[in-house]
Amino acid sequence: MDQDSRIYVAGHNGLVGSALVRRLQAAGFTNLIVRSHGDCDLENQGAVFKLFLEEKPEYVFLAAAKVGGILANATYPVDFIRSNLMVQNNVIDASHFSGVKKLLFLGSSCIYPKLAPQPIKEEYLLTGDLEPTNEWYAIAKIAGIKLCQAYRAQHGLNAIALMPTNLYGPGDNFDLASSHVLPALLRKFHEAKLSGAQEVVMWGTGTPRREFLHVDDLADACLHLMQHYDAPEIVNVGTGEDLTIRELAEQVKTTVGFEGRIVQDTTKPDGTPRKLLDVSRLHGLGWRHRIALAEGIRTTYQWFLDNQAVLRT
Ligand code: GFB
Repeated sequence: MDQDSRIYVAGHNGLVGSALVRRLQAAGFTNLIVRSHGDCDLENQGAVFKLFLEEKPEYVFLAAAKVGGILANATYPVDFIRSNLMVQNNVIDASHFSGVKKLLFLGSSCIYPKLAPQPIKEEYLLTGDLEPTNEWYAIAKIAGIKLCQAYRAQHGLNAIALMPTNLYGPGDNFDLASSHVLPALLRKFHEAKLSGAQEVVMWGTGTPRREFLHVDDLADACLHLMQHYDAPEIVNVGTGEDLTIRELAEQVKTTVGFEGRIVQDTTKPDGTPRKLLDVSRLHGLGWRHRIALAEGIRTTYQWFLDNQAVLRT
């Protein structure tokens, strides 16, 4: 990519898209194309093709997606499968028909089988049953990977697909009904500290293990692979380290400075027991994460405190 290449970031208001815009701007890319949902509904094929015809992007980061935590995934299955299929089909099709030079598609670590051997290698895709709480989202993302690979095989589209682990960071969703665990815990401990509550509720048993990657690290990995990776095989993007939800809750509690108890709500699902990514392919491509979890929790909490007015809650 040249500094003045036309680069479209689809989903630039989201957690990942906004991090991508920050990273690309910091690297000196001057010709970024973005559209808010009101200006271009990515579920509308006509609107997407019009955008591509008008703006003629050369590089596309497809970070637009319907995302959410374990409860939102299980509650809104239609939204998670249908919206993601429509958005990714439109953007990938338009990328092909308008002749983009390269497309980067983002999947998720939840595409892998629920009981995949750990750490999860890329080749474990489609070797077993999915985790039921997020199979709708996972099926859409798997279809996106396959569409990228199909366009490459049939039409030579240079499309690559990355599988990020659980993400967090500035711009995250802090709405307790739809968020992921890390922003939910930050908010719950913070509000409990302010109100003087004695306890904070942690969903599930606390025993599932999760891997967390700061979204600024993901954006850096996307830029690196956009510039240095051109192959059909998917690439995991994570830290290669995980911890239990209970351990995460203890870390967030300490960072926030809450002094009460953590109690379990086992009416809420645990989800998959573990999904630690094998990141050897990523390391072999010359990229490693930089932001340690403790530092990332601290800076995300600071961001949460500094941005109360614009929080998604
Ligand atoms: O982050 P999370 O919602 O998604 O939940 P997944 C991770 C774990 O944290 C689960 C527990 O075991 C939850 O029960 N947890 C504890 C909580 N307290 C809370 C809380 O207050 N809020 C939330 N949300 N969880 C998602 C998938 O799975 O991961 C998506 O549903 C996507 O499709 C995403 O792949 C990365 O890690 O279980």
